[in-house]
Amino acid sequence: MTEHDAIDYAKAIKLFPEDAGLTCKEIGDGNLNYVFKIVDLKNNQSIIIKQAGPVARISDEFKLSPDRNRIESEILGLQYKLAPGFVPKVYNYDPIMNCTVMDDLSDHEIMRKALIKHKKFPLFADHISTFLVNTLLLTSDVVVEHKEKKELVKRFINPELCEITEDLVYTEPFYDCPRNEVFEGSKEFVRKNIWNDKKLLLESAKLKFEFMTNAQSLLHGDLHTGSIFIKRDSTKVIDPEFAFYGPAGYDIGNLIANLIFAYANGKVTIEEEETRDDYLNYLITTIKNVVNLFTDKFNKAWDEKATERVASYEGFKEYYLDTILRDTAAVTGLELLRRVIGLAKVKDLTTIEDREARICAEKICLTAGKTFILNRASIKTGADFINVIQTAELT
Ligand code: SR1
Ligand code: MG
Repeated sequence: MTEHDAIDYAKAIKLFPEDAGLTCKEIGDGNLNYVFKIVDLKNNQSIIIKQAGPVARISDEFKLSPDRNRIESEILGLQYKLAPGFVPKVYNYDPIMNCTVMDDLSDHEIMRKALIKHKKFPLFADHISTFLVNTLLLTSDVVVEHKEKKELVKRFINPELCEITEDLVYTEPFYDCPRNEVFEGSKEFVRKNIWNDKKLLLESAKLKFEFMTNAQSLLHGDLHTGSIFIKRDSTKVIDPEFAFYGPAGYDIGNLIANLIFAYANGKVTIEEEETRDDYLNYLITTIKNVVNLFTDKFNKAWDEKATERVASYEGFKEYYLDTILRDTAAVTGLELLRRVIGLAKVKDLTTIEDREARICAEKICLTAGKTFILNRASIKTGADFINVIQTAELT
């Protein structure tokens, strides 16, 4: 749709009064879709219409079924029930136009943009850990009746978007793929420490197969800080079009890696020492709290909500949570590597203007990323995660 079409569409679905004074602006800045903000100038009421086209916005090399818009609208509906208050409300899904109408969250900011401005959100770890536990544990076989869960697996099968992740996260960053975009100052480091490390390649292969075969929980599938709208007292998760049944640690690891990008940015761009220390401490505390609060809330929710008989066997909960934390560490590492090496970048790194500062930030991410993957079996607590970051800073 053009902006003009989007106004006609908003009138046709009758979400505004007949005499509304509608305006529209296309505000999407993601890699895949078009996002129209419609405002009624008479009363400032607004909505968002998100439309999926047959190719990715970033490049028509990616041919994608617009069915991703159905997946997004359905999972938003499900998450709205599982994690109330943490996702926008959906008003309409249209399978012909491949668009979803939802709440406008313009009173919030995209978290990545806010973090690049070095803003702090003290409630975030509490909010997001609830979202993670509710959406991941409550969609798993631990809680959902198994035939019902298999229906969900079917409903959220998402082969094309999973293929993007399989390629961009699990495959291309591990060799000199023509589609990669490595910053020239980091290329030698990548060649020596990533592409030439056979042990790391083997671990990446194991993890790729785990991603493709472990239908554990209904994931958001792309939970980076660009998929989160935030303000001081509110966190809203958007953009779940990569949703599918996969390893629960994928969402948690994705999120933690993106907090580490913010950390690397703050470390090399904030000049004043006290301001820098304060901001980095905030991020360290947030990362630590995300892991520890996830663990606490997961244990509590398991005790209250598990329906599967064997879930109560002694030691099983601990074993299960251990595998999620191991996968979390691994995905933290994979996301750290792929955003430095691969095609899809993060502004936390690309907006660092000073060459040496960017190389320094990228090296922290690459060094930590590798450690998270190789040592994933022993990274379990918030303190373990922080230890990897702080050790990477020193090398
Ligand atoms: C072609 S899509 C590139 C990236 O953008 C999305 O947000 C996902 O992170 C994907 O890997
Ligand atoms: Mg997205």
